[in-house]
Amino acid sequence: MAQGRGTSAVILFWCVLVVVSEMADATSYVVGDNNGWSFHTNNWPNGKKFKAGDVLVFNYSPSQHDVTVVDANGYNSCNSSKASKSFHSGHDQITLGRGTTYFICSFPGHCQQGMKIAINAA
Ligand SMILES: *[C@@H]1O[C@H](CO)[C@@H](O)[C@H](O)[C@H]1NC(C)=O
Ligand SMILES: [Cu+2]
Repeated sequence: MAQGRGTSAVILFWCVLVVVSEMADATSYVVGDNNGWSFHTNNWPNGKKFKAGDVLVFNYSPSQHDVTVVDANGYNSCNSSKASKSFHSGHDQITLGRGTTYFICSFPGHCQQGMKIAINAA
């Protein structure tokens, strides 16, 4: 009986440890670094290695910009009409799923001025 409880405690300990270490493993990125989410951010992802679970933080003024999730076509043509999600808080924290996620600003002309990023998460 006492032995059973001990085993449960050990299993629980390992579960907690696994969850905590997975959380610690996720990286948080401020998009555009000190410039925030703004024009000409399209090259910001270059050289970074993202993974599923990482968090992107978009800082911007909600009266001037937004964060809109689109597909590859929407990204390439800067067309937000088929957006799957849109964020407006000015401080959006978005957890990446596996694969490529395309973010653009849907304000007229902003995406064309490089307010767009394609993030590939392993
Ligand atoms: C954006 O995409 C939609 C649907 O895919 C299309 O109807 C619309 O004409 C496009 N807008 C522009 C400006 O290309
Ligand atoms: Cu914008």
